[in-house]
Amino acid sequence: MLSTLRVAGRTAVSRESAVRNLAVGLRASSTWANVPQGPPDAILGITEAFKADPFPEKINLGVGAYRDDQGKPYVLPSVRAAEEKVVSSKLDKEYAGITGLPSFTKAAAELAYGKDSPVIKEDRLVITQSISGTGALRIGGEFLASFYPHAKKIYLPTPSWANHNAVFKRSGLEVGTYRYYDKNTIGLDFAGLIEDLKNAPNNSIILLHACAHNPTGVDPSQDQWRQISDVIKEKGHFAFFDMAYQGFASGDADRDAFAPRYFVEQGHNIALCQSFAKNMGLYGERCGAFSIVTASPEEKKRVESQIKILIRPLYSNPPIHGARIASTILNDPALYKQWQGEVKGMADRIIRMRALLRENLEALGSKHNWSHITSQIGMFAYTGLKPEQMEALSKEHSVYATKDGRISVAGITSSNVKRLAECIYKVAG
Ligand code: CBA
Repeated sequence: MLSTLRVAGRTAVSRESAVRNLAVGLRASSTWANVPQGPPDAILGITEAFKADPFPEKINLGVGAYRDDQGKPYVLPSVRAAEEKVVSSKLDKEYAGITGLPSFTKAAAELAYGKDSPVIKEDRLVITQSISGTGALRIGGEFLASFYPHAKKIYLPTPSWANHNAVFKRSGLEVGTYRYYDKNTIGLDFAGLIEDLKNAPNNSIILLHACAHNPTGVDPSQDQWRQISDVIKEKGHFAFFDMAYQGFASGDADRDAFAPRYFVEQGHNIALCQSFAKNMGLYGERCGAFSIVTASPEEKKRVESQIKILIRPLYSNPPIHGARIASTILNDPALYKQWQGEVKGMADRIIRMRALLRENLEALGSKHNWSHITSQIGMFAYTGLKPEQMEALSKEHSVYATKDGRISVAGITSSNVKRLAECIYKVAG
């Protein structure tokens, strides 16, 4: 009896393991058997870790997404009003053209370059709607990889937004770097930057953050921008601007566009990427623009034709809803004024949170100098905290941010700033 059971048991076990072996065998021979597990995204992966943490007082300072003082996502009242206008107009849902909504791209160009910009008046600007700032960078990267006659390499500041490298590599460009941030002074390494721009081969492509440099929050002064423009001109380099934060640096969209406008004034035929994710809070609407200044209306036509040919097989044409909202705001004087006030409100809250964080750290008796927290601008503070301290912040205190020590100040509120300062004090002293 016992032996029959044992035999039956063995039969069951061996059948089970045969099935398991078959499954393993099938898996091993599956088409995707050799796809390796990739790492989580350096920035967006943090949101996933934050969401999985059950601790009620957890803080997310990872992704650069604005929060109100209650820590809640903020839909700008001007955006709500514009959206109501769009919805009540009962527009159709037809495809936009390949380069998007003309009312949007015209207004986006004016916002970036200024209403009276000669490049708009002289019909020399190619502009296309894009899948937010990332999509704009990708269009620009691919266009340069195909048509820039002098080089196939783009130089990024060290450090730069974590995704720049991947975007440009996938576009078919090689990626190089130039010095930007000096960790000893916690400021701009201006001498290093100028030296590297001078040493790069003539006619190199140089990526510049137009304002609110991500991740450092350190921008060149206007005078330094003038010197950068001179060197870029001397060397025949090509200036490729990423302007993901127009309005967020100073609260004033015109002021924040100083660098690209100055370069254009100086005769640089720049490329420029715009995002309406941050300054209009249209994150998930994926609304942006890519533009490039050409030498003449005739050249504009040729460049535009190639931009269309490039976009068509990528995503055919862009989404319309976010662009309709942005266009309504930018083209309605009352809503535009309201929006300007709201951008300033967001920038001011960030500036207040910087001051509060610094005050709290100083009140705790921290031995570090935290003055950079208030001198840096934009959404991020580059704290100088080391990767192991950032790890301790997330593992021991449920405070989430990128390993490089960047914190999104937009995630700080009057209610969590004290606890945040205490946690930083515990890990850094
Ligand atoms: N350029 C820079 C310099 C950026 O910081 C970002 C956003 C983008 C792209 C382009 P979008 O495609 O959404 O318009 O922005 N960077 C982030 O705020 C975040 O949105 C950040 O946390 O660094 C991201 O996607 O990583």
